[in-house]
Amino acid sequence: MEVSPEKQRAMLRQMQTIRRFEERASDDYAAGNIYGVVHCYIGEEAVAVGVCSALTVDDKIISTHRGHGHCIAKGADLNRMMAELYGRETGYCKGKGGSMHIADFGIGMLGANGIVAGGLPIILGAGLAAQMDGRGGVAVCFFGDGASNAGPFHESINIAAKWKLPILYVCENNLHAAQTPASMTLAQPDVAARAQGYGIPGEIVDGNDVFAVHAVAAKAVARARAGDGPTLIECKTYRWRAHTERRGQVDHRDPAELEAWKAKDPIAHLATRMKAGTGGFTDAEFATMDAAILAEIQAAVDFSLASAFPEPDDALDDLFEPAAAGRN
Ligand SMILES: Cc1ncc(C[n+]2csc(CCOP(=O)(O)OP(=O)(O)O)c2C)c(N)n1
Repeated sequence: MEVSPEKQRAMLRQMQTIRRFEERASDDYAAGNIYGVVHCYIGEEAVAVGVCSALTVDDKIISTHRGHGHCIAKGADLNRMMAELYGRETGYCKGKGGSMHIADFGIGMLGANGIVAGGLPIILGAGLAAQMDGRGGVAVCFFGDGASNAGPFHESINIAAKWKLPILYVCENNLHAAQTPASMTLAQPDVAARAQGYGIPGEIVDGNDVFAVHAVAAKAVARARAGDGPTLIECKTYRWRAHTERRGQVDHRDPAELEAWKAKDPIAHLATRMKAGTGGFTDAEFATMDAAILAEIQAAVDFSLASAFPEPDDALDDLFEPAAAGRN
């Protein structure tokens, strides 16, 4: 699939933004400025960007506990994201949700989700709504290899296949669920092979190659928009950091395995391909772009620091729908 030089630049910029945002978030978490838990996506950037670049702003996505990449790829506001991590009232959830609960309905980002496999039932509602709307919208569910062993995976895909819902199931197989290697839990190493059991296409793609992810996602989006139902896409990838940024977190993974995947850095891989291409991309342009991203992230931190913490008295606000008149 041909990706225009302009779109390649946009993809690279988003991937580098995800990386820089999370590098800063993990540093600030270690410094004690960020609260709750932060799960980094670094290493997996090509999946979120490859998929979301095949969507429109009206298409819906639902994320996981590792959601910063999905938010940024769908167009979320960095200030409001960072402020949410900083626990400030200007954050997406007014500082009360933290990293794992960022949502922005205005851009079709239905939410990150701290419950493993929690997005799989929810996506059915988004897919059904899109089908009933009849305007060709699609809904995308991101989840991990660990989530693919949970009941909601099977329940969701079964009904989506039966009802031909316009859904992309995107498994980010980073070979580990927290500390548990996928080799210990997947009876069949390829999650995509399970698609056969539901009579839908199952695609395996190099999750570190943004063009490859984009091509597979675009094909699945076209299928969904045409009314032909869901596709299960398995992106083989790897996370570079420990499962969470929590202090004292021990990483049980094989350091050689991590190094081998770092050599397949999705961002460096894309930049190298762009430099070899016809779009005139250079190291100097990369450096300029990176400096601009770092400035945006510093601005997001400054915005967060200038924002107030939520008032304790407001803790229960926004949790419940206000009672309608005449109802108790
Ligand atoms: C229902 C549920 N069970 C257990 C947990 C604890 N937990 C948090 S992340 C995680 C592993 C998830 O692995 P995977 O789905 O592969 O996603 P990844 O972290 O690899 O991106 C677990 C078990 C949880 N949050 N929710």
